[in-house]
Amino acid sequence: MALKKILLGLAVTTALVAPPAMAAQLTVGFSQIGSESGWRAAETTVSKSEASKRTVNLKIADAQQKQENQIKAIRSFVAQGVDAIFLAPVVSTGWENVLKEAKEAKIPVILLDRDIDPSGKDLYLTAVTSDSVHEGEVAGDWLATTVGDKQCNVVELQGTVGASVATNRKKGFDTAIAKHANIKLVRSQTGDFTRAKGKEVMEAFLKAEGKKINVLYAHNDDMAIGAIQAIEEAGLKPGSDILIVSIDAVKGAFEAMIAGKLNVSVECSPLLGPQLMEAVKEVAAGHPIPRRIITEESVFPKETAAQEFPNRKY
Ligand code: GYE
Repeated sequence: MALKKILLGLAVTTALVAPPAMAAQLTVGFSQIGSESGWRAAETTVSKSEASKRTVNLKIADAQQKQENQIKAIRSFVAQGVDAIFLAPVVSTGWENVLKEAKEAKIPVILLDRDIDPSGKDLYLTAVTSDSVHEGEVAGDWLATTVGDKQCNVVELQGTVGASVATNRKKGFDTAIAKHANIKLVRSQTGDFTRAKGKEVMEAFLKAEGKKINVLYAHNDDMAIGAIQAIEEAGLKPGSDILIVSIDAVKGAFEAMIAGKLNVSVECSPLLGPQLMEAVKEVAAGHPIPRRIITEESVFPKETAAQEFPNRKY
């Protein structure tokens, strides 16, 4: 039985209470942002494998980082009458119309890894995300503790413009360093969460500020890894001449930390697949689910990297 019918309040048929082997297959449309980072690749892989372990037919549409493609994908999922839609919203605004269409079609929408603006809060069922303001704060607090009273100039590589995680990671970091007059943010620009853009923007920062830069704060590891290349090409030592703080804790960051080129990575888990699939099953069974499902995370300074590396799953 289609999930949307259950949400309409129709009686739950035996198919839904039957043992797993006989359970109805659910079809879920997943509007994925793209493949801009190692983090996102891991999120896609895990969602696929968790879906295939269960009776969930997951249809993934890659939007190549464009909101217009995501809107098209959602419309196509609505037209196909899928049971639920997963949406990783590239930016936080501009979703009202298309999400109203999904709501009118009684198709539940589950947000993952990024948020939309509060005006759209009645248009989705739940959001499975990290606390990205907190991630920024953890990065800022780590920096404040590490540099003590030393004067330092920070450059920041922001995530995609308009993405909730970019806004929040900036906000959290700014709040944490505001209490420390010795820490000054001298430049801040988007690197779109990619290695290539991270490198390019870091080159521009180095050209403008040169050796005045003491710290790089990158909203994700991929941009930090791109920037590391730029720093080395400028004849400086990433990790010592310029301290680097980033977010995600993907394997590439651990390799950079083990090589002494990255100082700390704040974890943001992409392993959302199990929680997403459980949420879909709960909704299908007619159970209420929380409005927000927050993932738990840690922080990994480079001193812990070699020991932790073998345990990393992404
Ligand atoms: O940190 C970054 C990715 O939305 C939480 O998007 C996600 C972020 C993640 O491209 O690497």
